[in-house]
Amino acid sequence: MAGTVLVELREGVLELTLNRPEKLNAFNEAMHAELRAALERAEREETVRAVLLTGAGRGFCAGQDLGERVMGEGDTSPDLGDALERLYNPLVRRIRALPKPVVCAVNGVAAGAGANVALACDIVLAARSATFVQAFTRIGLLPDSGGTWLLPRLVGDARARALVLLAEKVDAETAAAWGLIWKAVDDGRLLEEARALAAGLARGPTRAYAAAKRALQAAWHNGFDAQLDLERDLQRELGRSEDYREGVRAFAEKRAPVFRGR
Ligand code: LHQ
Repeated sequence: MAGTVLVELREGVLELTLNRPEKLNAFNEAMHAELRAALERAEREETVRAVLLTGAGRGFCAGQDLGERVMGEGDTSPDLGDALERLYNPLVRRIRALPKPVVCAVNGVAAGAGANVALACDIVLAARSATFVQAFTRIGLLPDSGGTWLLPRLVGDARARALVLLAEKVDAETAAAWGLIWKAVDDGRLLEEARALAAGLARGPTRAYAAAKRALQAAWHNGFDAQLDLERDLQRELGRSEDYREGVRAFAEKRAPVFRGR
């Protein structure tokens, strides 16, 4: 049986394809487990130097599979907090904390937690026909998987509030114009562009990317002085890396650097 997440290592990029196309790649427990295992592998294996996340079929991800025991048994209310604690929160934490770049290629609709998992990635490309929808309030919920934290930071409070309260679809061009994502690309070129971008990152200075991700994440809660201190500490470490030495040497020799991620 094909997995709910297809995993392929190519050119240093661990390509993860959400694979429940008949459900627009909605999350069930199996998909969470397979995605977790793949991200753990990405973190562990030195040959993996970037991750590319995309979806099979016409959708990227429709969020939680609403058919999967999310109403509770019989008359009992479900504990949605438990699903977040066990599945969604660890997933978005893992993506944000992964010490390697995570590129997301949003190939179609990204709804609910599916949208917020995409937005948690480092660089988000979307097919021009793709849409983003904070579908939560349509079913009486609030955005989760980090949505209420990320949205105002990405697009500002006014747009975040409208996205959340109106739960309307936003097309990829608008998402890019608002700064919700990096860019919209022609449908037929999405995977090609995302692969080229991720492969380029996989050839890059992996430790510098990890440090940059860490500093950018910390910047949301640090004051200016604490952030300067953090930059100092991280730069000190990078100054001892092989990639820094190679970068400076290549610059002096007027050639392209060959980074090994060390
Ligand atoms: C689906 C789904 C889906 C199952 C489409 N489940 N089948 C966390 C913690 C615990 C619990 C609660 O939630 C969360 C976080 C969340 O993610 S809550 C938000 C959950 N997601 C949604 O509310 C989105 C529901 N889906 C939609 O609104 C639409 O399907 C979108 C806007 C994504 C796409 O619309 P269309 O392009 O018109 O496609 P469609 O609605 O016809 O869907 C195609 C098929 O996929 C259809 O099945 P069928 O057998 O009729 O062809 C849908 O039932 C199925 N599907 N989303 N989340």
